[in-house]
Amino acid sequence: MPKDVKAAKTLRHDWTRAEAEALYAQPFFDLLFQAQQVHRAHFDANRIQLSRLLSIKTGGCPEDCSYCSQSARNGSELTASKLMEVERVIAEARKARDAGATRYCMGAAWRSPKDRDMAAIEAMIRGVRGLGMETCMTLGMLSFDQTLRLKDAGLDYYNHNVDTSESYYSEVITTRTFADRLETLDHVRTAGIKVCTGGILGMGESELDRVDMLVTLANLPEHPESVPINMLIPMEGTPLAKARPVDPFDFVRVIALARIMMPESHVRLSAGRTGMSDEMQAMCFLAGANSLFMGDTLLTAPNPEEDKDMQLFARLGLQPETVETSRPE
Ligand code: SAM
Ligand code: DTB
Ligand code: SF4
Repeated sequence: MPKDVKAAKTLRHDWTRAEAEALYAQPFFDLLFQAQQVHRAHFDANRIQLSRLLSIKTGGCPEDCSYCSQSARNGSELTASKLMEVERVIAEARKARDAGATRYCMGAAWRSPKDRDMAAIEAMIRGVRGLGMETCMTLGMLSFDQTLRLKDAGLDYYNHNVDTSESYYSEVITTRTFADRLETLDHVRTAGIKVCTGGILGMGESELDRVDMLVTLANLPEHPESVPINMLIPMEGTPLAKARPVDPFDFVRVIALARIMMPESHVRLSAGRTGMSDEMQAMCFLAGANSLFMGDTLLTAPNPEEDKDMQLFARLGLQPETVETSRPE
């Protein structure tokens, strides 16, 4: 095995900011080449993991995340809903499975789940798992006890984004801290649930903030299995509605850096694909992104239509990943 490929096989948790910055600042094509080498040493570069999102409880959230349409403190016109019924969630998941999704991600606009909601959440996890899909939930902060209940119900992944660097965090959210986020991630890891955590680009943060965010993720005791990189969708009524768009090449650089620093993680090209050309998305795949959300809606914002994605995959020769499942129904 060539030396550089062998080196790429070692997982590291001691990245310094200077090292990460130096990788990030390389000429664009050197960075992309390195990312592609690392990618190929760990993954089939022609496969992509497909997840589907569902908002099981929309809007009315007490947190003040300045990017989010679901915060009650932001001026978006979204009406708050109650927690969806378990049967409806399972019916939606079945449709997603039949359209090729292998993981079903359920999101709630909560600061943290109320104990009275836990039984319904557990029933959703059991029901979706019963369809032979992987399950993911994103419900806000968790106590350790709640985390154990989710694990017992069979939850595969928990999504909880750090969103940005530690030093920029309070510019975006004031109702909780970066340390709160890390605490929930620690509960999730300790309980034996797979970790999905990443962030958003385009909230006015610097390039160094983006690098710092990846250093935090890569230096967790274990790398997150899944790293969503979202391009901010500027939502009307939110403080970030008029934020300056990210340079697409800078976005690709962040994907490449995530791939190099966390070689075995799935890096997800998450929110913001409706604003990206096919060529831009292909460049993100080349940089090592190997997962995305399929289906026409994310939580509240639009996403490319399934047909459009399927056409793109066909043109690129990309095949959806499959999971080992026993499909009972
Ligand atoms: N309330 C839970 C929480 O905050 O953890 C779960 C749902 S929350 C909407 C999940 C993630 O979606 C956020 O952490 C953020 O990274 C992402 N997100 C929300 N609004 C977004 C937007 N307008 N553009 C891009 N990403 C967004
Ligand atoms: C993640 O990183 N992105 C997803 C998921 N995790 C929960 C959410 C994107 C939300 C985009 C804005 C919306 O739909 O409201
Ligand atoms: Fe609430 Fe999550 Fe939106 Fe923040 S990102 S306002 S916690 S739904």
